Amino acid sequence: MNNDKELRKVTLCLLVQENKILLAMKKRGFGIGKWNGVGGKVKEGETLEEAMLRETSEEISVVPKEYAKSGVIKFLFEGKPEFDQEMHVFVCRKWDGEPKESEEMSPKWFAFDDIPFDSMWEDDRIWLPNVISGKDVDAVFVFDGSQKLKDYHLN
Ligand code: 6OG
Repeated sequence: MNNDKELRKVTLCLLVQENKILLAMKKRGFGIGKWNGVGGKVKEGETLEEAMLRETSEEISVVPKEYAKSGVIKFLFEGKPEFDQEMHVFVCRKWDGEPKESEEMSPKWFAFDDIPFDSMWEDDRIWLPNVISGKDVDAVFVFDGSQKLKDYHLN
């Protein structure tokens, strides 16, 4: 597993309240048709935190107020190095505003025991339960050319 390459940075914000998590249906682009947290690419000159705040307000009209970094996940795509990315995960427990649909994402609350893993990226069922229960994640996931999970390593 080539783990040393400098990867494009992206963020993911997970809103969590009591025993529920907010996921959003990706309506276009990479990961279309999947439920996921909210996030996207870190722009030139932006910190990870600034990118997470911007993406969350652009995509679901929510401004995170209390949040913590919950780890980092590298995604490598065989034969598609342009998809490779390093995702910085934040869990947010307090925010301003009500989650609202945008052109990119449609948000919905799910109970922790009703997370739609079959309609999510395959890596999520491996790391998301840990993050929800307060543990940090540090992992590498390798996908094949058809975006099927092929290999992974939890550090
Ligand atoms: P844009 O390219 O639309 O941002 N992302 C992933 N999230 C999960 N849970 N699993 C994956 O497995 C992912 N690959 C990418 C990072 C894409 C958003 O999707 C996340 C970003 O939040 C492969 O700007």
